[in-house]
Amino acid sequence: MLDQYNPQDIEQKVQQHWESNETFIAHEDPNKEKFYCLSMFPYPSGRLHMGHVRNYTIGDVISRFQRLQGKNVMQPIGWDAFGLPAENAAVKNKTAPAPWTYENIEYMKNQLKLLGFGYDWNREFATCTPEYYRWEQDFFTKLYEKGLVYKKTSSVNWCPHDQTVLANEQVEDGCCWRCDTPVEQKEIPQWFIKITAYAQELIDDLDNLDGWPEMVKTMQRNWIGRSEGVELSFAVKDHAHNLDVYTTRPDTLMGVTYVGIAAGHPMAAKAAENNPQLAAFIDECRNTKVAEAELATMEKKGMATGLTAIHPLNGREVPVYVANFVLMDYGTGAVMAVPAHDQRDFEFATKYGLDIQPVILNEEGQAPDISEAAYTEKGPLFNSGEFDGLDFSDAFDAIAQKLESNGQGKKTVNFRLRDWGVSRQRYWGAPIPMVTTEDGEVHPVPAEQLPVVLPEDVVMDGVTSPIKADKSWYETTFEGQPAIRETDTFDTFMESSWYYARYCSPHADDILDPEKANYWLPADQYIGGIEHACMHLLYSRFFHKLLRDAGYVTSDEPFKKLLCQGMVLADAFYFVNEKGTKEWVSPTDVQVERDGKGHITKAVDSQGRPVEHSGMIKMSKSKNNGIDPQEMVNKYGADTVRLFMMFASPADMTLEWQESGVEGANRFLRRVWKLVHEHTQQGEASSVDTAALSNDQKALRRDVHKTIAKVSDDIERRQTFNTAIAAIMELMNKLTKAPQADIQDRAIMDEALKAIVRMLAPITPHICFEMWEALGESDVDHANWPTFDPEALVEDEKLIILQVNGKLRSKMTIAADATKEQVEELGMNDENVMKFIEGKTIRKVIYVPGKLLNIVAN
Ligand code: ANZ
Repeated sequence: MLDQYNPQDIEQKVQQHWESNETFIAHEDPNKEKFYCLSMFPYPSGRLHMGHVRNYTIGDVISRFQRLQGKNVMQPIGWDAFGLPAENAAVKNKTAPAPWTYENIEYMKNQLKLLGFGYDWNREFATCTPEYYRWEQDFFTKLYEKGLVYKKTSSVNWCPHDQTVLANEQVEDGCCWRCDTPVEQKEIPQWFIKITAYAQELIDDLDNLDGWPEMVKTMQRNWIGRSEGVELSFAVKDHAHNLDVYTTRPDTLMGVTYVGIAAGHPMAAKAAENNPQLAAFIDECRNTKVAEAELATMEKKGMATGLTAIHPLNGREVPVYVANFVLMDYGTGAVMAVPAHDQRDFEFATKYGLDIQPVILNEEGQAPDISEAAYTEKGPLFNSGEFDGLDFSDAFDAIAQKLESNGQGKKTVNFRLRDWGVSRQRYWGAPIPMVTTEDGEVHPVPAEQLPVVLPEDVVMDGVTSPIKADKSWYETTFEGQPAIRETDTFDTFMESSWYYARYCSPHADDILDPEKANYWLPADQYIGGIEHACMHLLYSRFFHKLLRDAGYVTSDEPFKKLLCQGMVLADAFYFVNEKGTKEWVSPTDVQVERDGKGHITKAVDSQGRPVEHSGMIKMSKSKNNGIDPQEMVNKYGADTVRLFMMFASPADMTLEWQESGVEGANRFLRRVWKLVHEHTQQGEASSVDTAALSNDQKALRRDVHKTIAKVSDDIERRQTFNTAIAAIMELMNKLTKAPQADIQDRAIMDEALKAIVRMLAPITPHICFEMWEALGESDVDHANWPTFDPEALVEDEKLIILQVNGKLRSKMTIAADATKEQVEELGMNDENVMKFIEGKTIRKVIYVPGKLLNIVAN
């Protein structure tokens, strides 16, 4: 062992050792407990960013910890390789998406290796290869045969100038990002997978996910949005068809004063036939895309249809309006409006001068004040005839029952969740394996003709997908008949919803090998960003259930435990240029002065220009405050970067990037190195003889074993890696000061350092590999996690604080098993205590066992 810690040499050497010894190549072993640890795979954007490094460091620490616990660990990695950025980069760089993607993969793979992550590289795959997506295509056709896939028209963002579909991120302020033309909504046929068929199970099974953060489960529940309500019909005057509405507040039925229908509702189209004004309004509504979240805040607009609906219970005639806040694809596309008790209905009614009829009493049992806003609380009914006085749930049941017995309605459950639209009109994605014959029939591509390969050698014009322009690609045959291929590709969430399963048998000649998959699945730990709380994590759960129902896996859920890491923040600085716009300056180019509290008092850029500090914000390109992980690794070594990442904050909280903190982490590693070096220079140490220890030696050894107990619990159960590291640092401080006078001193030091090296090994694996060898051991990757000795934790003595009238007067050590009476007696006879109680009457003696004795005297 060299006396100087030189990360670059060590890291390269150890990484080579891992590679040639296949340390992280995993095999199924039924005799060993398995641990499948998965971090969300990266999009190959070009370079790793700190968010990746944090995610992957956490995953690697958990994997290595579990390996030291004796588990059979599998930690795979791969590439989420399809997607729009590759198309944009290809246009910009005048290449094709494929070579750009493959180059990025090579580069980033090397970066991952430099960080020392223990991946099983034999399982690596990129989702853009036919070897991967053919199984997705195959499974999709199976779902089609099962009736879980269908085609329907659905609206997309359409640029009329470029004649192309735009992804949401290509729409800027309602206009096309390329030509600034206002974007329209266009209805085109698209493919859907019936996730709604699993909505109830997706909600119910959340209750079994004990290892998931509550917040994520709540977000999924809200996203699925289960509601219980009543579907009921209004007859329409002089009209053959009834108008069905869905309500979660049937108790307010008697307060209905109009009916609102969506612009896309068939009855709206019918009414518009002889009403050009209404037709124009419907068009306008269709061309403005409304996100559900905006419904509450957007300006309410509508137009009367001229139709009159008849209230199912009291026969009252109410007008039917087309209203922009009614969605076509929720419930029935029509609402019974109760402006007194629903805010949207209220705003609309106020604007168009419609009746407002309250039917729910307020908390005081009085008619609520609805002069400014709707009264939306629940309460007893009034103005409701036979239902007056009933509370919400009784009224719900009574009204539902009445409607049901009249054949006018029934209780129903509704989900906000929509079926999963998987069609994208983009090139760089997996082709949807369907063809259409000349008779207009749609057919899945037969299994033996899969994969439908996406051509990679293409020229991008930036507007039209190359496969949509390539006749020789889309013209094909089906059973001898001429046919046209589907030229849309899959949403990239398709690939990421089942990659976790593919890792279990990445070379299987089917979507997966059930035996292997059932050995590894469910994944024991999944780590990734909270931004995936809904879509990705829900689609994966759905896919797992589809795989289960197709007979591939036996479990119900893909991920047992989920950890969502916090964002990485850094200081951001800017100055305002001549044009009056902010120019962001990289924090690495800024010199700062700080006050005693660490607050920035002055900041200048490399040219000496003063810059404004806008605080610690998420690292991003737009704020120019990203720190390049590679530069940090070059400067400090991977172990330092990893240690800082794990130490600077709890894994699920934001992490503030501070170079001073990185330096601190580096200094700590040097201190450990130095201590191991000094210790091993003294030659071999013997093992601890517990019978021969002095009280001080016992106390130090107790600290060692306490630390082992704490670190084990912090990492495994609490997943608070930062407190684990803090405990190790504290122990290091004590060890640095510990005397090395006799054999037992050295024995304890040896025991302590061997424990520290193994406890740090998951976090800083390279340096620990080297130190472990220096300590006379070999191969820390296959060592056993240290266990604490319960005997060492037993304290024979305790330090008691002695107070008189609440003031510290003295301290004493007592036997750990001393009784209250013994402690009192010893305390009263303490020299210093005696000075303060002399001549006084003892009023009270308070004893906090093992800690403190307070004597109250006057
Ligand atoms: C009458 C009513 C009175 C309502 C009241 C609410 C409060 P959730 O809980 O999200 O399922 N609604 C139904 N279909 C709609 C659609 N297609 N577009 C917009 N809004 C729609 O919401 C159900 C409530 O949302 C329903 O209950 C309906 O308004 C409205 F004091 O009916 B309610």
